[in-house]
Amino acid sequence: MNAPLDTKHIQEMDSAHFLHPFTDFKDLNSRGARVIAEARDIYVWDSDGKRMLDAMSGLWCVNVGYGRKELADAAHAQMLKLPYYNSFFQTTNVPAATLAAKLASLAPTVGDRSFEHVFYSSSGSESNDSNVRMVRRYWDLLGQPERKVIIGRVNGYHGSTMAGASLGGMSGMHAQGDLPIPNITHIEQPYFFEKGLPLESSDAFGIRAAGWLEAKILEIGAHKVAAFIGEPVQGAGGVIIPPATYWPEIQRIVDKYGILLISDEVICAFGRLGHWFAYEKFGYRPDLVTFAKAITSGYIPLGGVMVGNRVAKVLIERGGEFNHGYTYSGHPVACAVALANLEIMERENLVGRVRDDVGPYLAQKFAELGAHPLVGVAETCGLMAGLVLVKDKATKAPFPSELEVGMRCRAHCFANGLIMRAVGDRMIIAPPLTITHAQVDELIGLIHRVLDLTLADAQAAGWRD
Ligand code: PXG
Repeated sequence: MNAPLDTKHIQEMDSAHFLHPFTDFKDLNSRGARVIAEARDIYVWDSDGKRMLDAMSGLWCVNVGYGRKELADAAHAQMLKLPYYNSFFQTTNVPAATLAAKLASLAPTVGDRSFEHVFYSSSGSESNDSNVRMVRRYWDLLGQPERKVIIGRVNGYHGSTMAGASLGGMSGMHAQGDLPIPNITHIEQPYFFEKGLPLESSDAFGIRAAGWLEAKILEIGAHKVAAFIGEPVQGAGGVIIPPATYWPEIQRIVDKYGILLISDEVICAFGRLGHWFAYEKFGYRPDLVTFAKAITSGYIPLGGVMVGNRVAKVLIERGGEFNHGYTYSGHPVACAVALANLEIMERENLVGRVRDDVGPYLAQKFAELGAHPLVGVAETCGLMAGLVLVKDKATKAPFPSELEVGMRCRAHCFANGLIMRAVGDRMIIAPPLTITHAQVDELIGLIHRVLDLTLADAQAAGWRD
């Protein structure tokens, strides 16, 4: 870490001029933003030189860890050779074409679904806007323009553009800006801890939760439903891991009604769950797969959609010109960084490591946190994990939400050199895939400490025995 920076000066410029995403501006200005200055491996340093273990991989994206010179070198070399050119007007560039072929080779074929094509964007939100455009175009071209409705899920997250926020099921986002846009609706999420019935098994719950899709399709009329969109495991919603029965049943239902299936893998792809793409893990066959974030490990923005053969065939053979695209679709520097990033992942076997080694190790260690008196449930999937802070361990009764126990726990995390997210009272992590066993031990030790501190707070305030 270099010499500490002038934190106050940076905060003053920030407060005066930078409107941050998902932020209460006035509240932030009253305290000043935390300035992250440097990062290496799985750690970040703030401008005062304080080190923190980044158990969120930035924002679910730095899968190969910080400080990879190879990625900087790839960007540098590509910037000197061809920093930008568009891919409109019958033009391409070497990294964009090479990456498209590479992604097609990585996306597994499941049943009759294969992925030979990629549509590029620069983010997850844009990619989901592209999905809406492609889904609607697909049904128009097939002579079924009345198939317009896309069904998402409550507490799903699909981005922050008008279409992305509409597809997602975040009530706070819908409350601002007249969302969702027309022809997007939602079903409940498959969250067993909250929605499971007494004595119901998680497998039975998974079937019941998938059944909400069928009920919604019948309510709307199947001939009006275009697609269903879901995250394999909900990320921003709090690492909601569906029961094993859920996705196969969703697949059965979308097949029954001929509806397109969109797998939003902006968080779950590229090794996060121990597979290149997460639909393989859960055994379903999507038609469109959204990606972003870890394709470049977040070193530079890049997103896109893997377009399955069912949709691609119609768009290519019958479509004529598709009137949609972005200035940065197939950006050569972003694609060059993505190629270098995938090369690192392959060389270091990061995907296999999550599946066979560090994923199971984290699962074992994280499960031990389930014994803590404050924890109602602790669960992992690959290198995503979540635990719930509860008022009563025996009944799993929650704390009143106005106590903001999760936020208190998060404050202890920062104070103790740990970056962990709070989604309500669900504390979640998604560390870099490079995390070692010793670093998992360090992480679990830190979580233990912040749980103890949060419990002590709750006891002192009289909220807990
Ligand atoms: N889909 C999914 C599944 C995501 O997780 C997006 C789409 C949108 O991607 P862009 O690149 O447009 O941000 C995301 C993004 C959080 C949080 O609080 C999560 C995301 C973004 C911001 C905050 O966990 N995920």
